[in-house]
Amino acid sequence: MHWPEDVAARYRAAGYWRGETFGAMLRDLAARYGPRPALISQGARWSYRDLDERADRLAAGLLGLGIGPGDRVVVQLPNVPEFYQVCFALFRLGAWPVFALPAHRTAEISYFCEFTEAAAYVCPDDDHRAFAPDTPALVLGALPEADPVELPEPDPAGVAFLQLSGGSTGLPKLIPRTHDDYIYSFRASAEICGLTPDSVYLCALPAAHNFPMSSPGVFGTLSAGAAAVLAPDPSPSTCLPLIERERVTVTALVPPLALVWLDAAGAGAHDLSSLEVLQVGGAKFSEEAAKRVAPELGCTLQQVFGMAEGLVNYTRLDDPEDVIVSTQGRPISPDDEILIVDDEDRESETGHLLTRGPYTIRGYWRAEEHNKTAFTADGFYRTGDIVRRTPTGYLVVEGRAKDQINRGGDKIAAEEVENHLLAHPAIHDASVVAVPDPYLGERACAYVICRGEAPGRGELRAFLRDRGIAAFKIPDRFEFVDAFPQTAVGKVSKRHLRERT
Ligand code: OOB
Repeated sequence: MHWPEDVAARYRAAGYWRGETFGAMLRDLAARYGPRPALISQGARWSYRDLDERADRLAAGLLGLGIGPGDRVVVQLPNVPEFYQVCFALFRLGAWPVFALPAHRTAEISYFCEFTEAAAYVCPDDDHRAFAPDTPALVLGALPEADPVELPEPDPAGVAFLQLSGGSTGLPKLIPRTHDDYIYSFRASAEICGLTPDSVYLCALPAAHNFPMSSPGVFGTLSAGAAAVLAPDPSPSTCLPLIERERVTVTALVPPLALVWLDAAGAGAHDLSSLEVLQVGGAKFSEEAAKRVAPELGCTLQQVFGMAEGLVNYTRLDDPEDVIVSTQGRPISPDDEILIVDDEDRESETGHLLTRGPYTIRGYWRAEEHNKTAFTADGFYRTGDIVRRTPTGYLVVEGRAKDQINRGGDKIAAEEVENHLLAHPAIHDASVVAVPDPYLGERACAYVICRGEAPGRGELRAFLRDRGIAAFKIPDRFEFVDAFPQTAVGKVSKRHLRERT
């Protein structure tokens, strides 16, 4: 699962991996920036010292419940300061947060709890308990705290947490990130994004997603001694007043939100003059929309092409305008290795993106079979993205080879939804594909072959909702067909299905 020892030694010698844990990092930040604001939300302002002390108290409380090194704890919280308190408390214990998204429901949460054999489930309210009835729930507002205790320092080369993969298979894969590799990725990101202790980062996207967590996200913001403002939702009506009030300097959005913000900012009702950088990523940002950002928002656009498995690319703040609007950036690290190959793994101008480096995983957690195809024999991760590289080393995302729908940054594994549809007694076969959408980039369309009479579309939606899957995974469209187009070898041709729409 981890990097070979000689490679790890190279990453340490290069100074990427510093042997520092999250817990030690926060202790050091509290010593340096103690009274300065770390986390700002609607109702609260936590200084670095507050966060450090609260993490200690919660760690002690969790220890009292028997949670310790290597235990998994599923964490599903909204954008509140307690999210980071829980993270740092678990990091200090050496227990592993498993990051669920607020949109997840019974199907996802119960799977994470069972698959990881979770010791606890941290959730926002009592209603959520039902998502994982067999796992002890810890509810926001009643988190256990106790007087701080001395704790042994976890191994910085060991796993710090499990992040979720966007996925293309039946069940989501879990991504083991270490203290060493993750801290490197967000420290380097903070530098690329020009963060200083005077920066103010607005976390508008769900805090548990890799983008607002570490690119540079809230962790990168904290590592720079800056302040992070937590928005309860990413709408312009919530966020634009926050930008004005807190003098936000940088924030991160997915493309559909960037479009809504552009339109809302045009009304001119809010003073956005503090905003220096708008990051856009998670899905392809069209060049036409990209060109609007600087003139209409008065800030620099930064395109971000990243993945929870590791590799993150950024356009640089001082790149020429044409590079910023027409590429998805270049890797963080000089030691990020990039290969672009055709279907036979031969180097190619445009093709499959493979990558290896100091913060890209070498394998998913407990997924030995899947790892054989998701990684090459020499440890490159097959991203499933189709890219081209410009002569100056910038990547342009041209498409996708993985069986996934990218619904405005929300990732849907086609097979996962197909399996739920196949559980319906009237459905003989199902195939879920992406269809283009001017606002979300893509939406999901389910092609369905029925046994006898077709159920209503509303019934199918209700059926999937009752199966307990996140709402964003429920197909936007259902098409009933008699047969699926086939490839030469007799598999369903999703390319032909996509072309039908
Ligand atoms: C981010 O992470 P994930 O794990 O939710 O999704 C990764 C996938 C990539 O493999 C690619 O297919 C797509 O999302 N993607 C983009 C993109 N950024 C991500 N496709 C086109 N253009 C872009 N700019 O989405 C993520 C993680 C860290 C930082 C930013 C995004």
